[in-house]
Amino acid sequence: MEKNVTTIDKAVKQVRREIPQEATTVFDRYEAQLPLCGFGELGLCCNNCMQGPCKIDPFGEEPTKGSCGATADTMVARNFVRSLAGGTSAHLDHARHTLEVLVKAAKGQAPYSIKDEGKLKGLAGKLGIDTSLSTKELALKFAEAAEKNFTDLHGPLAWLTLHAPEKCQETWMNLGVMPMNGPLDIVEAMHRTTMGVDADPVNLILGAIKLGLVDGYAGLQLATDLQDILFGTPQPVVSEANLGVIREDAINIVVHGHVPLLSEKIVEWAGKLDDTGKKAGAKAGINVVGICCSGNEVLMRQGVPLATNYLGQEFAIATGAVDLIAVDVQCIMPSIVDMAKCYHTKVITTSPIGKIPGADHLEFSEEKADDIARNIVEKAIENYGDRDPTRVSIPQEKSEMMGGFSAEALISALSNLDSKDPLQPLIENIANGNILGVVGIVGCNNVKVTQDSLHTAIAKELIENNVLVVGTGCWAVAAAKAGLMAPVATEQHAGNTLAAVLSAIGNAVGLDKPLPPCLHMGSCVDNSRIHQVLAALADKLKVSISDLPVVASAPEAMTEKALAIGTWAVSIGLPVHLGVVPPVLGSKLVTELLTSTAEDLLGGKVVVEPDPKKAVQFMIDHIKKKRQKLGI
Ligand code: MSK
Repeated sequence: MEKNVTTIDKAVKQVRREIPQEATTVFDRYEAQLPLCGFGELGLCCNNCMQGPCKIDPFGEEPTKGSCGATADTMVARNFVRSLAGGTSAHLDHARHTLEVLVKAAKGQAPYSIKDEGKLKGLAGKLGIDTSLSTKELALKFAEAAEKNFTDLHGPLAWLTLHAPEKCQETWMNLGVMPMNGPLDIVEAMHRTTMGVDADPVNLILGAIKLGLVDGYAGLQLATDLQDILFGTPQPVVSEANLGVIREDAINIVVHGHVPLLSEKIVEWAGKLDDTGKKAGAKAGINVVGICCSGNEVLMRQGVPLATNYLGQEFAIATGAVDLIAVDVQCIMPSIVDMAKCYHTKVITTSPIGKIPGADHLEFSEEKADDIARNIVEKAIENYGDRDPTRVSIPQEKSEMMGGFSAEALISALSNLDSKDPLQPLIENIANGNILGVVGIVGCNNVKVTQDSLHTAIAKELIENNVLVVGTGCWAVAAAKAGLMAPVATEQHAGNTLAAVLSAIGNAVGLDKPLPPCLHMGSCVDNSRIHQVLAALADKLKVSISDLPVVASAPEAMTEKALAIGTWAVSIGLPVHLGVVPPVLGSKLVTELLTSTAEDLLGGKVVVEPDPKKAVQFMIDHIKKKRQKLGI
């Protein structure tokens, strides 16, 4: 029986029909939650001390204040800051862990190497470090400089001064929102939002902007830089996406989460033990596939296929053919353990801060990364023997795709058109209107939105209108599943002039087909790559990022991390479209600050529009307005 429509993904729909009675999915559990708490949805519930939870009547009736006197504006702003502190801490911890691994790799204490010496040298040079040092010495000096993001008591934040456009830095300085160091700024945010401290909604929202900057530079940008140095900067790769990448004739291992330190090793060991897998009876050996951003990371660097995005995770297990799922941190539903119990699937948690009752725990440590990865792959091989072939039902759906479009890869592709000035062809094609503008679509699935529906509708309409679409995260997985990251999608969906540019680049790099109209730029932390391209364009044109014909969109945003990334994007001057209403509507003042005043202060603002047609209209209008201002 067809259950209520909750996804446009045919593979998820098919698996959902076959799920055993005893299992629930995210869609069922969401329905059981309805109606949601109205106070919470509006941001009008305060739990910051034990006198509550206090709540405020959204219609202006009593109670209009919490017991301590906090108003709706204070509550909403405080809750917003706390959400951002959560999201920012996730990205910061991701970067911190990766930094620790770089140090241990350089000291020979962990089995990792430095794969992109060029990137290490380039960044070290910008930091004023002597680049004639040996690679290991250079890595240690570089790590010392990066550590300042976590330790400097006076700021400004090290990676912000390294990567942010100067004009932005001036604006932030004038607003008094320059961060000092990541952990300290998060401590400050938690302190100011604790009972009886900051009650001024404007001051609180300025605090949120500070956190957005920490997130963008000390979280996302630093994590990307370190991962590229350790694992290599992505270059275009060909792969496939959707549940059809799970193979009946292979031992299937899913990597899921965000930090690629272990998943990179799992991919390596799956290759080394492939023959053992074949000997165990799996004709096609070992097949590693990815979910969420651990998936995006190993796709970008190694071409590992993408199984699904956030809302599809339980359904991957319900194909009955996943022998093991190894998870690290973030966006992992605890319910995967319940779903796994209905099948033979082994769930392995690997982070000391990311355990799930009922899962096996194999704690990752960088020193023992090889042993742990090997152990995980061996467990998958062993567990393959317990698979019940009669319960296997893998949808056929999968789409060809290209990924790996780092800023460096894009610039290298463009250098085939102009080796001296690679950005120039891009600028010319924007100026002559072949490319109307650029939209970065990012972010999650959200069970409140039919899975992937906004992601794909918005992307399709934009490319039809000659807007180049780039993006990351679960949007990227959605676009890949929908076939929008295959070269053939350029012929099928892109407007004529955009298609001509993508074909010219494709030919220039010897692909003999166009680049796809939607470019996969990586995981959530790789939103830094989009910033890198925009900052370079703004710098070359001597304008601010806010002057460019560019929009950001998170149509199905869900996590606190998405709010932090969105706030960063607003802070660098981008309009940020959200297809889901964030919990701020309980305060007219906070809503106005985010959707209007922010534009005067920073150049960017939040635009909430759940209707994809209207959202695209807003984006195109904004792009045209910016083009006009630039005189193009
Ligand atoms: S995984 S943060 S649901 S994009 Fe990065 Fe997807 Fe959002 Fe997690």
